[in-house]
Amino acid sequence: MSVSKSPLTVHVAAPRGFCAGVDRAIKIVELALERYGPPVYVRHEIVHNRFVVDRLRGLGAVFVETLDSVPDGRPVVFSAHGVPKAVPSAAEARGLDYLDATCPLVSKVHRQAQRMVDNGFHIVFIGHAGHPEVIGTFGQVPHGTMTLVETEEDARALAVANPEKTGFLTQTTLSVDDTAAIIEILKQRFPAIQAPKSEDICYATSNRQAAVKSITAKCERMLVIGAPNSSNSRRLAEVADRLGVPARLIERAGDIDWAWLGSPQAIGITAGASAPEVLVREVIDALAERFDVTEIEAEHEPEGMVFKLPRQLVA
Ligand code: 0CG
Ligand code: SF4
Repeated sequence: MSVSKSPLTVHVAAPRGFCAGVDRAIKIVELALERYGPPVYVRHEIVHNRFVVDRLRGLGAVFVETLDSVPDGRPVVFSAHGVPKAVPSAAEARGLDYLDATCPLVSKVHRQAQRMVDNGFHIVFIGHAGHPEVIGTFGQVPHGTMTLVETEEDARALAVANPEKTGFLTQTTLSVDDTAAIIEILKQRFPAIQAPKSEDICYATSNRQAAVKSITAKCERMLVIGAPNSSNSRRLAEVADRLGVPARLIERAGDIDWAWLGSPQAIGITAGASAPEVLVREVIDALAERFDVTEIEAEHEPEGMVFKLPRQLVA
């Protein structure tokens, strides 16, 4: 006897999933494996996604947290989140071949940090303590030239020595709304504060947050596919929650909490910049086993962003 399933409309956010920086970083590891043969060492998860990491591990990549764990004579790739300057220096000192998969949009922030310090500025950096991108960006400038601000309270409490010679920069994967509120406080308190030349929050982060906002009104629940350590993915769940749509960050279909999901008529799905599309399909397939699913994907302009590979790999 077949039981009829209840209808469920699934609004699939667009754009979602892989960004140009993630595509490039994964490609760098794949090409390094072809060029050097396994094992190729990767310092930190190339992007914050277990499935991406496991697949590359299967091809011969070895993931480590510090350069000390890379044996002499083997190549090492630096993750998309960027590294402190001391890391490539140490690799050079050891004569290691290294490939830098730092996203060009993170490198852009690194260059701005360097320029601000060269011009005698102190930098207020808006970001999340302990995130590898924050560690990497702090590691571009001398100790004491950059101060971390995580919250509006931090911004209100901040003391700066010379407001005329202070600038701010941000992590690339922050909440667009929270960051705007923090910047507003900084500008009110320090009207002369120097802003970045262009927005530091990257196109992928802001487009994915906007895409979630555009579907929340139609959704009773939101599933965000991404890893718990992925800053941009966590921000997507936050965006939905704040608009009153209960959201869960899940790594894959097996993580769906069916009791929490309940029997909605419409839900939304999105994926962070490091989450492969195959996992979106897996989640929709799992939903289709229990519901009569109609999928709707909003029209959107393709992002059309592609970053060049490092010269060593295209030569
Ligand atoms: O969003 P974060 O910075 O945590 O990184 P993730 O690897 O999830 O995504 C893109 C990159 C780098
Ligand atoms: Fe680059 Fe943004 Fe992707 Fe991070 S999320 S890798 S900064 S494009």
